[in-house]
Amino acid sequence: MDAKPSKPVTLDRFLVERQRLFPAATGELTRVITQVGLVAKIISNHMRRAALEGLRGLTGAVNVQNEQVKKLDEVGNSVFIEAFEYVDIVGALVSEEMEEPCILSPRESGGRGKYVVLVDPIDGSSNLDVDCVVGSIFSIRELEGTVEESILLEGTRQVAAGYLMYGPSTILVYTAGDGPHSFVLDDEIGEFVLDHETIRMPDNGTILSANFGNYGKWTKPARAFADRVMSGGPEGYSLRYSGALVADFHQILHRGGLYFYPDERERPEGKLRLIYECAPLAMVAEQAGGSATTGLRRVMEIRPERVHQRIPFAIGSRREIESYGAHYASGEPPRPN
Ligand code: AFP
Repeated sequence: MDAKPSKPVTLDRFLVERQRLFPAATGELTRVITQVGLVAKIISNHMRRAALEGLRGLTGAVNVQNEQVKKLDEVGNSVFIEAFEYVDIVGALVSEEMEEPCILSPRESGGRGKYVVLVDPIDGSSNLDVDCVVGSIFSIRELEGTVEESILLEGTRQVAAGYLMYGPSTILVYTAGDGPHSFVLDDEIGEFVLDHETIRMPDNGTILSANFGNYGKWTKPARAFADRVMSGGPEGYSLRYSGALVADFHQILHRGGLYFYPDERERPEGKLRLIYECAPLAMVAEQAGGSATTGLRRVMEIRPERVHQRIPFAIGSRREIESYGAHYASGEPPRPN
């Protein structure tokens, strides 16, 4: 059971103490995760003040995903760039909002860029103008060779990953291969403090999260799985779909269950982006004892072909993922129990 700390432990202290467990640690990864904490504080402040500062609505621009850019998408993206542009150990930033990586401290010109940070600055943008929960997703990889060579590698090559959630409280969840751990922002001291250490996802659960409005577009295996779980079996699923993957995943991380955004007949690649949405959350899920699949493949083993590549995606408790995968592997298997 994930441990609740007896006295407030700040993110900074937790990272430094954790670092001592890894003799080879240089403190550089700690520095990068600390900057992610700074990003969370700044974005959550913008979220709270969006209506007051005219930050709702569209910019009028369209991004590389062919989506209309929200003002807070742009703000979120700039906050990530500003947080890392002066941290010379980060060589580049890749973002859902930018066609090309933003080169920050290139080695070619003497930069010490050791890492590349990959982000979905605002996950759940469609929730922004109606003040529903949104998040940010991040992944940290070592810069080995060119930026492109470093990011088009399997999810197993991530050195750390996690997400930020801007809801009733502001939450930061990360894993650096020893987690995941969650922190809540204490506005009184302006610091993240430890909330749950070494979170374990239940092996099965009752949260079911998918956009059932797309049911008719889904391919047969996804519809077969949905038919099976919706036919009122012993699992007794509860449908929870917020429009923000981060919020739905956070619930499943603690309560168990399954989120899926499957392949559709007209969109076999699905909607969600591999390297800055799916792979980071897959790392968090696996660290917590859960799993993530396309239906046919373990997400962490997929080698990306393009920066903004999409994949069919399912993430959650081990038992639910096994059942979901079995519908893809061979049609109608027994229920998860
Ligand atoms: P946006 O960030 O573009 O709103 O997309 C959010 C998301 O990637 C994921 O967070 C949601 O679960 C999913 O897409 C919502 O997609 P639908 O609106 O098609 O259900």
